[in-house]
Amino acid sequence: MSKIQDVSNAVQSGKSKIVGGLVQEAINEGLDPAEILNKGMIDAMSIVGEKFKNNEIFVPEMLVAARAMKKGVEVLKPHLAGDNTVSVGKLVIGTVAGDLHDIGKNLVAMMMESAGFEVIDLGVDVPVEKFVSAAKENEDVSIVCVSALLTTTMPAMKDTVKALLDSDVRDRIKIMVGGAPITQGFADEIGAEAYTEDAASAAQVAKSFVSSTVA
Ligand code: B1M
Repeated sequence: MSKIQDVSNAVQSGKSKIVGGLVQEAINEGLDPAEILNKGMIDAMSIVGEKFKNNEIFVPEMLVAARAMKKGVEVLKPHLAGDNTVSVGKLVIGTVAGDLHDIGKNLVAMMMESAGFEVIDLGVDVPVEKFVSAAKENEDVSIVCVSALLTTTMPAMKDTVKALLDSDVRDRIKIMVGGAPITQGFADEIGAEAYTEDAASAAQVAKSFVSSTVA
């Protein structure tokens, strides 16, 4: 547990240079990679978020914590990845317009790749039209994943989902949404096929979509 605490402390204080090494040490000690991710890094970001909300830290500190987490995830990635040698399908993912948060979206992309999906990552601050054109231009895309981390960008998620629902790719795609402020109720309201709370369950749901298509 103490090595995980070390990872958490390093992420919280934005120590990018040492996070990777600490994660590697935790792996060498035989700790569960999912626990290193959840307890060492995701929980650390929640603490960072709380401190920001309480005005104990500010945007630059959030940014360095995010950078540190990314370094840790890089080391963890091969240990979380499954057998992705066979493609089970192709999907598009992005964070909605106006929103620059990408750690959660990157984790979803990583879990999707681990589950065997080919991932077209549109990045952050993705305009509505870009989601639609990516789905149109890639005829084998069967899932579009939309992430939002701010309450102020939830309307952009609604617009994105609406544009996808109104487009001529609608019949061949499933729309998945997620991100801290998103709820099942909001997903239902905007017409998304699936909401999941975390990256691992997003990959499970995506797999269920492609296996139900094949069946
Ligand atoms: Co910002 N930020 N931020 N931030 N930030 C939050 C989100 C906030 C909750 C902090 C707080 O006040 N407590 C708050 C939002 C409040 C709200 O909207 N109600 C906030 C704010 C206010 C802001 C700014 C407005 C601050 C400012 O400028 N005054 C600004 C906005 C910039 C913009 O986007 N336009 C801003 C900026 C930033 C940074 C750039 C500094 C940095 C992001 C860097 C980056 O991503 N590259 C940052 C960070 C780091 C955070 C916190 C601290 C951490 C976010 C994170 O990476 N969490 C965050 C506080 C918090 O989350 N508690 C906060 C870890 C990550 C793994 O979790 O992304 O939730 P998350 O992903 C989860 C699930 O949500 C889910 O899976 C992941 C776990 O497995 N998931 C999906 C995500 N997408 C999914 C998609 C799916 C399914 C599941 O299917 C498609």
